[in-house]
Amino acid sequence: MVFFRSVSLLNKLRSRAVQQSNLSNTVRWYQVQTSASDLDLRSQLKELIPEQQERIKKLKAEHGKVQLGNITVDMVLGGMRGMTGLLWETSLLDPEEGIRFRGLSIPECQKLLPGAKHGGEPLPEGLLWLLLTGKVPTKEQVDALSAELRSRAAVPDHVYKTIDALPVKAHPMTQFTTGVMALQVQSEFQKAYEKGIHKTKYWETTYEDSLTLIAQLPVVAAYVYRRMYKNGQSISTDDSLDYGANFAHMLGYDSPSMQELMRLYVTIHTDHEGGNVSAHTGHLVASALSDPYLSFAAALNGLAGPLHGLANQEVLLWIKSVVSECGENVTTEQLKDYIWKTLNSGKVVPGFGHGVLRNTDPRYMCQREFALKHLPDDPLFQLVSKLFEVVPPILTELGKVKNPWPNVDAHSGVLLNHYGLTEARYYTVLFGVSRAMGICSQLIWDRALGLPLERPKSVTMEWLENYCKKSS
Ligand code: NMX
Ligand code: MLT
Repeated sequence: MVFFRSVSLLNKLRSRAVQQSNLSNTVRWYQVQTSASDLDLRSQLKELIPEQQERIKKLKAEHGKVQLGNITVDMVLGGMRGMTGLLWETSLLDPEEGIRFRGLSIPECQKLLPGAKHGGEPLPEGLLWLLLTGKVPTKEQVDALSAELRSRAAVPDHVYKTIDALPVKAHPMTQFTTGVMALQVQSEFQKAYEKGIHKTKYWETTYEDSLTLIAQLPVVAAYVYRRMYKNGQSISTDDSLDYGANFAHMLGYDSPSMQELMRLYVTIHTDHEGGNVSAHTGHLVASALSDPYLSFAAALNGLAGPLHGLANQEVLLWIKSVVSECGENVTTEQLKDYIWKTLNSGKVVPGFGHGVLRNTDPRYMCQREFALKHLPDDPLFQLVSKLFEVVPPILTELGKVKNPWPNVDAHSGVLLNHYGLTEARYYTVLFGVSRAMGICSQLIWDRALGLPLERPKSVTMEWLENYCKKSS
């Protein structure tokens, strides 16, 4: 017993808190792992779980009755906007500043997380480590996780056959989600549950399923892409490459710039706190003890909606429709007319607005910086820059749009298009591959913390009318 306590103490000492100044002009604390001796993510988690279990127990016992706000009729009728109702450990969204992954902003992640080269974009595996543990990993730990993901990447043959049963022109998200459902037959959680595993062990097989799912998603996604757009000529994984570069490689893109783009792309799309449609759906479905494959497939179906992840497809198609109607050198006046035409025909301007953000999305800004560095003269990037100036005043003029600024989807398509990945209908699949890291990380913690079945109360309009009459 004494021995185990000392081991745990030593491990704690190995990860130290570091004060980093001059990050976004703030001073904040973050945890780094200073020793490379423990390269195993699962054992890191095993060590962290008991203290987090204690923490949630204490929070419940000491503050369970503290009120977090009032629920108004507007909130019930307005898609629960502004209603705090979910626990989500891996990231937190500030309406003005944007997302922080375990406390770190995107520029901070770009500085602190290991890259493939010095000063390069972060490796998504590093962000996965951060999401799961709350600690910035060493390069050795990231490399070990890359290797572990590669070792789990072999997709069973029946998955390809299942996808092949769909028409080749079926939407890529339909093919991708079908592939994820076919992967589900591997679920270790489901097998363990059928055998009657104790609930304290749920997180372990959830971890196994999650890592395997994350490892296999790029392979399934690339298969769908090559099936649809490259005559079915799929490309095998390259075991010398990291997660993002390997994904780009399997899609058929090997340039160093595209590898960097894919690392950045996968990193920034992973997580956006818990209330967005895909994360919330995954969390809800998982709360019924559905395994990670089932939960993530459900999340993908939410991501496939045009107000959520499908917006990245819609943006590039919309930009291309501007170009086909007005040409690449569209004037500001022509652009304004086109935007009004879109709005007057009862459609949204894709890529602008947000349910929580009230400022330009930092995920948009880091993609803009990438474009300024790598493709400043790209005509579609220049059009995106023009939209950044022209759209917000028009949306503001509408008088009802709460956030006129661009979101993540306003930018991603032109970057991919620049490197030859021009098939806009495919773009949401890329978003989906990344989002698995956020959803699965939280799902492992859901199991570790023993979070319960999610089941909010609903009411009818009649109930609301009567309630309001009584309280007025
Ligand atoms: N273009 C036109 N109208 C808009 C836009 C926009 N970009 N954004 C909001 N509105 C409208 C919205 O449709 C609503 O109109 P109505 O009252 O007639 O129904 C009104 O403004 C108020 O909506 P908000 O409260 O500002 O936004 P809400 O939280 O309801 O919705 C979005 C957020 C993201 C769904 C909305 O801004 C939108 O439809 N944007 C375009 C689609 C998009 O880019 N989605 C991607 C979001 C990011 N992601 O990856 O998920
Ligand atoms: C996301 O990344 O999930 C989107 O920005 C939508 C959201 O946060 O509601």
